[in-house]
Formats: sequence, C-alpha cells, structure tokens
Amino acid sequence: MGNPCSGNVSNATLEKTKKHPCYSADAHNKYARMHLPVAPGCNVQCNYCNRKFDCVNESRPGVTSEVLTPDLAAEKFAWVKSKIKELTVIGIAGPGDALGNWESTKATIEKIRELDKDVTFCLSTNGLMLPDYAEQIVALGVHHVTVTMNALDPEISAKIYKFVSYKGKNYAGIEGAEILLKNQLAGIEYLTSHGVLVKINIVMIKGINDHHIPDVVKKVKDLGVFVTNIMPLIPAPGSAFEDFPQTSMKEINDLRNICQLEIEQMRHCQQCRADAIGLLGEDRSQEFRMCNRPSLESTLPKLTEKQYKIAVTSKYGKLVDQHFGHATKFLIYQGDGTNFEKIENRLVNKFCAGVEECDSDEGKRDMVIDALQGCDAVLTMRIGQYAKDKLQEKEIYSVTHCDTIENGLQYAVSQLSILNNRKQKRQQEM
Ligand code: CLF
Ligand code: SF4
Repeated sequence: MGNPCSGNVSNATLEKTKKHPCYSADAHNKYARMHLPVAPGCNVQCNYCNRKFDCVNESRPGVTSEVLTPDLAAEKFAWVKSKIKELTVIGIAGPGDALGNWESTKATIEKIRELDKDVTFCLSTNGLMLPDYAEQIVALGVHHVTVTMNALDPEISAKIYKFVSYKGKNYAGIEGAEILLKNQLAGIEYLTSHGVLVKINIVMIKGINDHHIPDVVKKVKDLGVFVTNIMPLIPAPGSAFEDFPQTSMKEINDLRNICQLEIEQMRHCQQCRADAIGLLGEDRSQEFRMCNRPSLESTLPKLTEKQYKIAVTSKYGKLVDQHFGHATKFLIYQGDGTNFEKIENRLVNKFCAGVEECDSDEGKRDMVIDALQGCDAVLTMRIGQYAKDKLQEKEIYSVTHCDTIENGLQYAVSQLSILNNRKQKRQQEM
C-alpha cells in the first residue's frame, strides 16, 4: 500500500505493516488477524448498524458470538496463537466501539502484551472519543488505527447517525454530527502526527453520501492517513437502513478508482465480524469459541515442574471473587499448575473500606503486603496499582482473574511460567 505519511512513522511500524493483512494487500493471504470482542457498547448509533442480531454465518461488523473480558481475551489469544502460527495482528473492532469501552480495550492490550511483546495491535473506532484517548493509544504503542468516517458535511452525516452519545448526553441530528466530525478530525490529526498509521473506513450509501465520498478522501489525505477503505452498505436486518439496496461491487470499485488518484485504496476488505479469526478470506471464529476451548493447561505455554506458592482472595473458598483490598484472609496454595494443595490461611486486617480509605491507609496496606512474604503470586479479582507495585518490589506477581480457584491457579502458573521463561532468556542473552 502507499505510504503518504511515512515521515512520522518508525521503521519498526513499517516492518510490522508488511505483516498486517488489512494494511498490506500482499499480506492478506499470508498473515492472520484475530478480533477480540471486548468492546460491547457503542456511543453512536449508525443507521446501518444492528448489533443485536448474531448469526454464525453472518459476516459484518458488529456481529459476534461472544463478548470477552480482558482476562478471557488474553486466554483466547494464547489458545489461538498456539494453533495459528501466522497470527500477527490483534484487532479490537467492537462489537461496539473500541474507544467507547476504553478500560476494557486498554486492559486487553496490556494483558496480551505481557504474553507476546511482538504482536501488532489494531483498533477500529468511530472516532468520537479520539481526543480523549489518542494520547494513551500512542503511549500504549498502538500504531494501527481505523476510523470510520462517512461524511464531512454535518447535514449528510445527520442522515447516517441517529444520535451521538457524548460525555453523558445524547445529541441528535446536525448537533451530534458536528461533535463527531470535530473529534474525528482532531483525533486523526493527532494520530498521524504521532507515527500512527490511520486507515479510514467509509461506508458507501447510495443517495446519501456516495457523491460526497471523494471530498472525504481528499480531506483525510491532507490529514496524513495511510489508506482509505470504501465499503459497500450491508443493509443489516433491524437497522434503519435495512430496506436500502446493498451497494454493488461495481459501484464501489468505480468510486475506488476515482479516489485512487488521491490516495491508495484498500480493495480486499472482508467487512469482518467483531470476533473474526484467521486469514481475511477464511474466517475461523466458530472453531475458536471460548465454550469449546480445551483446558487451560493444554493451551497455555507448558507449565514447569516448579512448585509455586500462590495467595488467593476468595469470599467462600470456591471462586476468585474478592478484591485484594477487601480480603481478611489469604488462602495459600502450593502446586505446579496442575495439582495444588491448600497449605495455610493467612489472616490480615482488611485495609480497604471504600475508595477514599484505600487511598489514605498505606500503612495497613503495607502490612497486608508483608503478610504475603514467601509467595510467588497473588491471585485476586482486582488490585490497585499501588499494591501491585509494592508486591512487584518484593517479586510477588499479581494476577487478576475471575473464575474458579482451580482455573485461576492454572492461569496464574501459566503467567508465572511465561515470566520465568522470559527472565531466563534475558539472563542467557546477557
Ligand atoms: Fe481488524 Fe480492521 Fe484492524 Fe483489520 S479488519 S481492526 S484493520 S485487523 Fe480488515 Fe476486516 Fe476490512 Fe476491517 S478486512 S473489516 S479492514
Ligand atoms: Fe455500530 Fe460501529 Fe456504528 Fe457503533 S460505530 S453504531 S458499533 S457501526
């Protein structure tokens, strides 16, 4: 693909782009992407979208057979990566908006990066929240972002978006369209000037924005985007545009040929599901549904013979269902990732009775941390950054998980094994 904005883009990003199946036409039948559906909510309502309807045979944005938490997404990544060697890109493309669910999107990126530092992350967004999160996107090292932008003219945009929900208020019509447009333009400019390769998706809707698309393409070219992707409208059942005609591929290609004079056009888009997996032309999402996953021990990196001591927070001793700061007792388990034995309970004074106290009582919190001496890890439903950092100083790794204790312990050992392998590798390289 062309590279109009390479001035700000690092060589490492350009190298990764060669293995990105959407950004590089040459890569589309060699490298695979996986969408992790961790972003269920959306902050706008496009008239062509209906996310309620899921059919396993349906392939279009907004469709998914499951929604995952960041922990499950990391687990799924480990599973799929062990089966599809050519997996290079992890995309977060809904089923709602990646930035409309920012905490979940960010946690997913962080967790997967702990497992694989080389994977390429790719986000897809309507762009409404870009001014809020573009800086964090850059800081997280995400270099591929797609923004769907269907119009520059708010009057045209108002026919495409039913409403825009921004900072707790809904805006309809031109008012909503103006907010969306302003944020999209500011966000795109920020990203392109900070080394991110931005792709613009445009849905061609006959009689609404078709004649206006060349203006959109010109504008985003001036903002330094990498490529534009003009896609046909798929009239989704139950959406406001369900009775609109599907745009034909001839119409799409004619428009792409006009716009190609301005900027490179993507021509191999598959309008993927939000849980798509595999090569672009060969969706394997149904093979990798989490309800079919094998047990953790066979999907995660091979567990070692080493015996680990892991402290668990649990309300009733069955599930990992308690916050670190709420625990009055830590259940200490010892084992190798397959077999575990509970060897003791350690009683502590709960240090958190609410957010405010959490922030103020570092003394109590330090006493809890001291009580965990000798453990390799803490397995908990949630933990604050301060406690996490303090534990880290004592080489106690924090693992957040929400499942049975048994599965949580397996997961924790898999994480510890990865860390140990990495540590050993670093030592060997020194
Ligand atoms: Fe996914 Fe989109 Fe990233 Fe690709 S899809 S977030 S850029 S990894 Fe690709 Fe699928 Fe077309 Fe999207 S074929 S719908 S363009
Ligand atoms: Fe659907 Fe995406 Fe539009 Fe949100 S931005 S309404 S998920 S198409």
